[in-house]
Amino acid sequence: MDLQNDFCPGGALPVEEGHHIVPVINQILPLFGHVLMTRDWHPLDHCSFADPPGFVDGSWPQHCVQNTPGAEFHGDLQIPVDTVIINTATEQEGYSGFSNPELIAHLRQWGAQRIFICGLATDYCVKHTALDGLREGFHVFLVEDACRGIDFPPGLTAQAIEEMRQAGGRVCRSGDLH
Ligand code: VGL
Ligand code: ZN
Repeated sequence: MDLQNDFCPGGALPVEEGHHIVPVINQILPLFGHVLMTRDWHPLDHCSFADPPGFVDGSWPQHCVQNTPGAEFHGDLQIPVDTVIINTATEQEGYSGFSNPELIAHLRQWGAQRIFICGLATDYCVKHTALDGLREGFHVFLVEDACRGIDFPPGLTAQAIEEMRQAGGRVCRSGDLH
C-alpha cells in the first residue's frame, strides 16, 4: 500500500520510519505469484487538503498529487515487472484499496484466496484495505514489520492492528514467509 515518497521522511505527509519497510518488502516480493501496488493518487484540488495541523478533522496537508515526484513510489522499491498498479482516492479521500474496483477484479481473476498486506499507513490505508478484504471473504494477513503507521494520536497504529485482528485478520512477520 502507498509506498510513495510523500509518505516517507522528507515527503509532504511523512510516516515515521516509512522508508524502513522498503528493504523488508523487497525481500518478500519474490515470494508472491501476484503483486498489486496501490498508490494514493489525488488531483491537485483534492478535497482532503488543508494546512496542518488538520489531522483531527479528516484533512491532510497536500500530498500524493498525481504525476508529481511525491506521488512516485519510493525509488528503492524493487517493483516486479508484472505488478498491477491501483490508483486510489482520485476523487474523495478514501483509504481502502478496494475503493478502486480494479483491485478486486484482479484478485478474482487470479483466483486469490489469501492476501498479504503491507505498506503505509498501518492506521489508514492498510487497515481499511484489510477490513474490506475480510468483508469480501479473503484470508487476510498483515505483514506487521512491513508496515508503518502515522500513529497520531499515539496508539492509533496498535488500535488499528487490534481492529484487524478482531475482524479475523491474521498478523504475521516477514520472516514467517518463505
Ligand atoms: C493515507 C492519509 C492520507 C494512507 C492516504 O495511504 O494511509 N493516509 N492519504
Ligand atoms: Zn491521501
